[in-house]
Amino acid sequence: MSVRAQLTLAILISGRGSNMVAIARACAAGQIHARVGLVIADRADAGGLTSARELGLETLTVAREPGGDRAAFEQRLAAALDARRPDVIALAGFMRILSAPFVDHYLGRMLNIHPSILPAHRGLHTHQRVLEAREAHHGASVHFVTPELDGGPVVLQSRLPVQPGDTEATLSARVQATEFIIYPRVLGWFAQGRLSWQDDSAWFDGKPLDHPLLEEFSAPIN
Ligand code: NHR
Ligand code: GAR
Repeated sequence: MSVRAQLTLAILISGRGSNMVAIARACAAGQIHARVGLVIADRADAGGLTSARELGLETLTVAREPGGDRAAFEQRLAAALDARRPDVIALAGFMRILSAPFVDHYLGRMLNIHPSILPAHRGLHTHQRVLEAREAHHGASVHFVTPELDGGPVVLQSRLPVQPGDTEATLSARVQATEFIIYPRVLGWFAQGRLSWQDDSAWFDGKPLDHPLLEEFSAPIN
């Protein structure tokens, strides 16, 4: 058995940070062979900062001042990240669009969880859009971050039925419960070396990943 060094993971959040907590717990449980080196929020009032501190994680706020420019914000963000030398960066409910130079600096080692079955419903308000379109299924996707918003190679997605009577609140809660399963799983693969980035694409188990992996959640899980 080959022995791999434990990776350092940085997590970027903007809100509640429930995905960050799921990832940190998976690290603590040994399901992801990584340690959370830093949790960064782009706003001081992100609830996830409190949860991260309660878990004993190092936290930092890199705020973007109203009217402040994106480039200066990203320079501060990159300086904070690079000081910890993270092997992998997880966007977890991070709500700021990142410019191409920033993304390219971390290409192949930055992942995001997006609440839709990509390529459907890139961008915001996905739960509302799925309900309005009366779609039968919804889910979440873990993808590598590229300059194209929500457009990078998808590694793993969850898929679950929309239930009659679902509201944005009930649907998003069920989708999020699947996020807490699929995001740690993908980070675990990355830390094991099963998932990697080569020649501008995602590789899984030694082969280019030419279509996303799919996990069906047919029965209600909460
Ligand atoms: N950046 C790049 N270059 N590529 C991706 O794939 C990214 C990204 C930054 C964030 C997360 C994403 C999501 O999962 C993400 C993926 C924010 C917005 C947005 O419109 C869209 C998508 C995502 C995150 N943000 C507004 C903005 O102007 C502000 C919204 C707000 O602050 O309330 O940054 O869906
Ligand atoms: C998650 O459901 C994530 O998929 C979504 O926001 C939630 C964050 O929750 N991400 C986006 O909408 C990105 N635009 P959390 O802060 O509790 O992890």
